[in-house]
Amino acid sequence: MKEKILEYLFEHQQEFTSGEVLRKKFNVSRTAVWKQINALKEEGYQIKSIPNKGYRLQIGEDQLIPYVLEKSLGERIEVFQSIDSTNNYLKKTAQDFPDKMMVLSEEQTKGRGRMGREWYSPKGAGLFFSILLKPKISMQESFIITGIAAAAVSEAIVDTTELPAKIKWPNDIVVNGKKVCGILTEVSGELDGVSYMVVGIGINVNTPGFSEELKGVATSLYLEKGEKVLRKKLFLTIAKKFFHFYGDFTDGKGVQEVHRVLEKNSAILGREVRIIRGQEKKFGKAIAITKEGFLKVRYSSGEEAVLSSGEVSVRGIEGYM
Ligand code: BT5
Repeated sequence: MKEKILEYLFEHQQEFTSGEVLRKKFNVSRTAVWKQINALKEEGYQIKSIPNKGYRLQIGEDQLIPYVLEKSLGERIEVFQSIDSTNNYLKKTAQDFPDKMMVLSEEQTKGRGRMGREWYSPKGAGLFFSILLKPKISMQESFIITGIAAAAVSEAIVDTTELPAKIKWPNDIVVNGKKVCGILTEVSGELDGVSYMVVGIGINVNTPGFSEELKGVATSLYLEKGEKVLRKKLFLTIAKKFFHFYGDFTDGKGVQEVHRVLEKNSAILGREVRIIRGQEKKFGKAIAITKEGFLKVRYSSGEEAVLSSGEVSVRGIEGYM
């Protein structure tokens, strides 16, 4: 009922809708209507109510509304005003939700990076979301999902902002040498295959600035472009691309398109890179991305190796990138 009222108010945003109209339309009491309106307000919707006139939904230009996003994508979506981490939420509820369920939050109080690192997720300025996936694949095959996400995000940033978004293998998107997006893919499964995966994507969209600590490595689309970027448009573009690539992969059509984007948008292919493995540091050249999404390098010794993300982190020789 709450969703139906929201939908009605959304379709009639230009005018006030009286409680009586809603009561009749949904065949409930005035009190029930009032309760649902209050519940929507608690969820963060701005609903103006004027006695004798009724209710009017006021939507900010860049507000993320589950109903609107769901309608556009055809997948289930939840939006939180605040949460510890969207990845944590989907990991806790994975059994209850379907493949391709998405959750976004306006802020994260404990946003996570890889290996226990933190992800700065301030309110309203970014896109912080996770996608639950339940593909029938082996653990070995699951690696390409991070590649699918990186390809979708980099292409969507280029399409919506025209900024040169590059992929720093395996999970960073950089613009002009600084990080605008990080991806955290978490897999749960056994030897016989994946039971579910959570792909978390954090993007600095309109972030106005960063702490001293992050300034040197982080930037936002706003800072690079000099104007605000609509989060809703960017989110929908990413999600559509992601599900297109994911659909091809799970339908057995392969990942040629993803592979092409991973190589085309790579920030490191053909460059000298430093590979850090535990305490060990090695220099080499990034020479290819494999069909599985792994990185192929040629070390200074001439020896070649195929790397998966768990083992290494790759840095440009000068500074971050
Ligand atoms: C990542 O880790 O880049 C993965 C980030 C994933 C965040 C998303 S948001 C939605 C979902 N829910 C979560 O809780 N997480 C996911 P990693 O490669 O480990 O990079 C982390 C490092 O990036 C930190 O140690 C900082 O140096 C830097 N960093 C932290 N916050 C940043 C930000 N907002 N922008 C750019 N760099 C940042």
